[in-house]
Amino acid sequence: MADNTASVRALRLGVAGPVGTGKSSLIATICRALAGELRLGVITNDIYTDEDARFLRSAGVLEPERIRAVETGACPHTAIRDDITANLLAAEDLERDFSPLDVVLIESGGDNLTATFSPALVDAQLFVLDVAGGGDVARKGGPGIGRADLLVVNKTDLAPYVGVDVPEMVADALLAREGRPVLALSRSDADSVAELRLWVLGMLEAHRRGTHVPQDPGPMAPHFHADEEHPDGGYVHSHAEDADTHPHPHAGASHGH
Ligand SMILES: Nc1nc2c(ncn2[C@@H]2O[C@H](COP(=O)(O)OP(=O)(O)OP(=O)(O)O)[C@@H](O)[C@H]2O)c(=O)[nH]1
Ligand SMILES: [Mg+2]
Repeated sequence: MADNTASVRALRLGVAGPVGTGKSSLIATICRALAGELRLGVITNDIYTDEDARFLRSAGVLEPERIRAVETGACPHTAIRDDITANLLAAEDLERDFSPLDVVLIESGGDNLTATFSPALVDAQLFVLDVAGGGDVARKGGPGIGRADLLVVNKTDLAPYVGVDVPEMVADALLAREGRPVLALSRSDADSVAELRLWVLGMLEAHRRGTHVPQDPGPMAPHFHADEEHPDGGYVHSHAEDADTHPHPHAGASHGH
């Protein structure tokens, strides 16, 4: 097949998962492993801050200008799932400013277990769990755990301290995912970082060849949003496919999960 690396836009790779499981650190690890051979850009999503972008800039793994923050200002998963405009604009800006880019990594806002990216925003997505969240969490399933392109079980170096059996957690995850790939990762385990690097390169190759079809892991489960102005102190909403059926609160409302 002809080399069409110049004609295919950058691979957009989403990184989602619960708060603190190591999404930003994983992006820093990917940048460290691949910045020498690929042209990379990063977009972070936070509700009210640009903390993740600042962390990644200070990690010194990419030129600071290649790392952009989207402040979602509301439900953080809306910005990666329903109204993806801000993220699409940020990706297009990065791709134009540093043309050509090979990969744009997009970190979702830290969340509960339910966030997934729209396939209209990313070509492929990783879902990140960590061993500190408990060995059972992979069994609990959910769209990201079940159907993201890669599930990462992160911080395996901590497993002895939190009493988690990593092979068992990986086996549970493989079952929940019907064989889709699972990677046990620690940033301090070079072999696991090498596997992550190969997975990204493989996905980039498939994207360029047109053999990878972006998958929708499915809408997130209904979840609770705290809202001081709501008579019940909040409301449950879902991200069903029909945008008319799930009104979103005005910007500025407080949120909790
Ligand atoms: N032991 C260990 N700690 C890790 C590893 N990866 C990340 N951490 C630590 O886990 C904590 C959270 O990491 P982040 O990368 O900020 O996690 P995050 O998912 O981006 O967090 P939010 O964006 O706030 O949701 C930090 O203290 C990291 O240093 C790892 O492989 N091993
Ligand atoms: Mg982060």
